[in-house]
Amino acid sequence: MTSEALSALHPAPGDAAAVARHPRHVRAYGDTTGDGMVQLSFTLPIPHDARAEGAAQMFARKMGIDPAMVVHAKAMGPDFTFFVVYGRSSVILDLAEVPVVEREFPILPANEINLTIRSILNRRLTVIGACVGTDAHTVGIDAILNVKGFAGEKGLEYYREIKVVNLGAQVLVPDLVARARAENADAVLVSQVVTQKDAHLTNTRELSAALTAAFPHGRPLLVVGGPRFDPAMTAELGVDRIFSKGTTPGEVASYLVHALAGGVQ
Ligand code: B12
Repeated sequence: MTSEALSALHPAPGDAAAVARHPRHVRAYGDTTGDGMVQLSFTLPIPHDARAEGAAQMFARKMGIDPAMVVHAKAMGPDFTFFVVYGRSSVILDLAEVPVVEREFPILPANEINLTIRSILNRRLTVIGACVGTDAHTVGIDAILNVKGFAGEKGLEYYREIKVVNLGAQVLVPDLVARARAENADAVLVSQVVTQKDAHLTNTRELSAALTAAFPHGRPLLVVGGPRFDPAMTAELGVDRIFSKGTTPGEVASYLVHALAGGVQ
């Protein structure tokens, strides 16, 4: 947690305005501060009738929502019903207990990134990107790699000292590994957007194992990204860094030089 965030959680004693602005313990906000009101949506595998609405209410109550009001119910075909429930959650969060993965490197300007790569490698840094498995969602990896970039930042192709090989969608793990070897890649960047049946986790583990086996003297840096990854899962998935939603190309380029300079063991 940054020192700014910490001091927001622990305002100076007597600073009543700051305490009111940044309370340490919070409840959900619906109509009025601290009322605990939440809205959630879910689908149950039952036809839409009066019993289904009762079941949805009971389901929400068992999740700790009380009172629970079914404010919307709609049949999704003959055998399923979609619900929206509005109600009160008694959960109180202590913000001091929230785990946060802090960025462990500074964001550098493009010229500094180029200079660092040149001075450490004395050649261009080769990056291979792909969406692996059946995943065809290329917008995220393109946002990071393509020169047009994302959120006003240019992608890695813009950096003079980075060579980008973008393999696109639905790349098989063996093909990606073979290309990483052929290109003598410094970093492999993989996007996984589909999370059905934990496909993103399975594919990432498979890639990590295959890359490690193919590079017995040390594999390239392995970076994965996608909106539903948990950045805290690096060790579990056998990767060096995980980027989640809202990542910008500058963050990724800065991470790559940080790792290159020895920031990743
Ligand atoms: C566009 C889209 C599509 C397009 C994709 C076109 C393309 N060329 O990419 C098309 C129409 C093809 C499509 C198809 C499908 N889609 Co779709 N799609 C979307 C949608 C609407 C937007 C995704 C997107 O482009 N986001 C914008 C980018 C910029 O964001 P991002 O991917 O998160 O990337 C950022 C970060 O995550 C990060 N990042 C991402 N990757 C990487 C990689 C690295 C290395 C790094 C560092 C960072 C990084 O950086 C990026 C910039 O910040 C989402 C819903 C949504 N609103 O998110 C559904 C969604 C992803 N799709 C979904 C589904 C289910 C499908 C289909 C299965 C539908 C179907 N039944 O056919 C198919 C699957 C196709 C396949 N084989 O993969 C689901 C996935 C659900 C799940 N739990 O897995 C979603 C969430 C919709 C939903 N709510 O149900 N889809």
